[in-house]
Amino acid sequence: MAEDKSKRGSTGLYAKEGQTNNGFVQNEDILETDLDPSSPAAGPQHNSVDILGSGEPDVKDVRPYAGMPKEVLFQFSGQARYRIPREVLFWLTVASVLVLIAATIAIIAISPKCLDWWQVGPMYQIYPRSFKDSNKDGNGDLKGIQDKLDYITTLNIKTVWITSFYKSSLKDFRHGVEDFREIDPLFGTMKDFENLVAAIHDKGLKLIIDFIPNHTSDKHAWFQWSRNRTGKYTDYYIWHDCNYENGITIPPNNWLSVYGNSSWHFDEVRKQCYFHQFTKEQPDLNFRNPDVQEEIKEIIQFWLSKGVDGFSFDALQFLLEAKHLRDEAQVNKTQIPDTVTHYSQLHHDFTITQVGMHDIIRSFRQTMNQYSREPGRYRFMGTEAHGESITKTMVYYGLPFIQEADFPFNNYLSKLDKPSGNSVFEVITSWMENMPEGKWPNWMTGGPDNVRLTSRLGEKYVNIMNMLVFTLPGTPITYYGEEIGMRNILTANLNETYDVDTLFSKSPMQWDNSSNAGFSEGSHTWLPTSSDYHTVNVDVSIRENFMLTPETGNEFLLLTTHTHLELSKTLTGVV
Ligand SMILES: [Ca+2]
Ligand SMILES: [Ca+2]
Repeated sequence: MAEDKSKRGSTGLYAKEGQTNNGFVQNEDILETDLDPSSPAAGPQHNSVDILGSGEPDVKDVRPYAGMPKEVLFQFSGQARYRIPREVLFWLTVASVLVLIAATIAIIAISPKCLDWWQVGPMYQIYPRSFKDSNKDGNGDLKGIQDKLDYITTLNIKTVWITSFYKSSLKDFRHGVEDFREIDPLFGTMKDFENLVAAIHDKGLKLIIDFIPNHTSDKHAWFQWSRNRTGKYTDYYIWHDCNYENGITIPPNNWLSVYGNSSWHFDEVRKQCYFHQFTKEQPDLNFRNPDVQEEIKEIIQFWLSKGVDGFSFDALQFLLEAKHLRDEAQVNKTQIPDTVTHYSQLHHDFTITQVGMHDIIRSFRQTMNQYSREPGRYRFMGTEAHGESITKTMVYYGLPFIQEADFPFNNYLSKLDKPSGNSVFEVITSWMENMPEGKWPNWMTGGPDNVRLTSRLGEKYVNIMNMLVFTLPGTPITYYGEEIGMRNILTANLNETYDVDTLFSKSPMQWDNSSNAGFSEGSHTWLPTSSDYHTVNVDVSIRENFMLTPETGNEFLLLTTHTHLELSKTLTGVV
């Protein structure tokens, strides 16, 4: 007890210059040399402190306690037995934090990304004039598509892709656009479009639309202003001097249109030739003019503002042509130049995939990105560059640090005309091996310009091919009617002045075995319905419980969609 009291007296209270205090004394007389417990000189009294300020060292042990003056505490804190554990703990904490940060970064880096909406489910391409007629005029329309959204959801489709519906003279049914901001009256009104977008989104679906920026119709207001040299529109198209005598045009060079013959046409109003990659009713826009590029961006913004979830940009390889206008080389050098009229007879080194083209496409992407910032509102960009080599097609995926398309559409399977394992294998491996790392594949079974599956490969391969695209990694894309095995129609007897070669796979959707296959209640349809519609239609498929079972969901497609997702995860490391 006496020793305890003595200890309390030496540490709890002490006096300085005759005064007692509560210990909060600025004590300058601590014997620093006595504080080191490891000091041999300290011996058993190593914690002694002269706390009396008398010059007489107090040799009693002193231990740190709450309320001790900080100077005294500092003396203790410097002791190895306190300092070393403290430093060890400090560095352990720092190391733990660094390890945690590194682990977090590593987990984020190696974790598979979540799939976006354009990756998680199939796309369903609709040719709107042939899907469903809502007003008995024999032409499919936007309201018709809206009426059939339940069917589309039953198929477990996630994205509806509607091909061109812009105001058009319909020379080739989708390319001659007269106004990129108007719905062609054949398909309905802008209000119909807005209702369709809302209905699509209500059902949890997404909508992508076609856009072909390369050219307009010659009835477009821009062209009318351009041929009259009106203000900024003067250079909206590609004009060049040319000779025109007695109804014969001598073009500036030997360039050919995709449909054959010269790609230059003399305009009587402007007295110059304008360039057209396709028909003469489709003059090419001058994409070297910044005003034209700006117009196109504004059109993209217009439709994105309407709620469209993405675009399929078509015919992009034709955007730019060489400025020098040199002749393109003939495939057959010995052929007489005047007889070279077919597109395939020239090497198109100066009229497709010119330097700067991808820069323009990437600027489209940047415009779309402005609308992708809201969560869940990512805007999809697909590109169609049919006829390009696989290497050139892959460039549309962009570069490692420059974003371009989410994917170029892969129509190689929809051109396959031999149902052999080797040819299928070659098509698949060609895409997968050429695709840049980390990109997302896609597979199409058909399209408006392709021979239908049944007519191409035979009826028995339809379901196999449909299942194949669902089991491959990537986004499956199908074309209306392919899910029930519709076939090409014969269009030779059409009495209208259509390009019959473009119509064989665009016959009216076969819904049931009623008149006009349930496509239209009108007295006629714009194209004849396929003669097999009594046995090949959506109704039969549902009743046969093979393709469609509305009560239980579409077992076939649900199964394959599930398989598709699982395989996608496995093969691409994405979940
Ligand atoms: Ca109609
Ligand atoms: Ca062009």
